[in-house]
Amino acid sequence: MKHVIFAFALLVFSGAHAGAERATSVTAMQPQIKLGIGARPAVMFVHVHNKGAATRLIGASSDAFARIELHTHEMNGGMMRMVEVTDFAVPANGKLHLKPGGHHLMMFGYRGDGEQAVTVTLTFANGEELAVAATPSARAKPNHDKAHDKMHKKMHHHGH
Ligand SMILES: [Cu+2]
Repeated sequence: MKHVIFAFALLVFSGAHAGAERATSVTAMQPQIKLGIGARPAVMFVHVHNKGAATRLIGASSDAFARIELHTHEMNGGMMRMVEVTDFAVPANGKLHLKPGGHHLMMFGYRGDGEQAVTVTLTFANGEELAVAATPSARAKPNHDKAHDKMHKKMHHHGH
């Protein structure tokens, strides 16, 4: 709790100093959008880098999708399953990684043609908005994809 209050104090303080010119503290790297097979939703991964105070990713929207949800994975009775959440924490001077097997954006109602880049706007609790462009890629066979995601998870575990 102490940390949260401190972060708010910082925001107010820097806001008073910055005046009209508002610095953006979040940037996006390595955006990836994978389309779902048939009517299945698409998924988006991205690395968000934050040079400012702690904040939260609170939403995402795009003209190319009817609806975007924030999802994460959780263990439930030994089974990994997806759950929708309201936000993702973005640490101060840190990173938020949306990645296979972890936090991700689930995108419903794709309206594009599968070739043109789409822009997704990420909204943060500190008022910043980040437009991220990525060219969607078609999903390979689902089995391949599952194995691929598992491999990534293993790699991440080894990294810790
Ligand atoms: Cu999901």
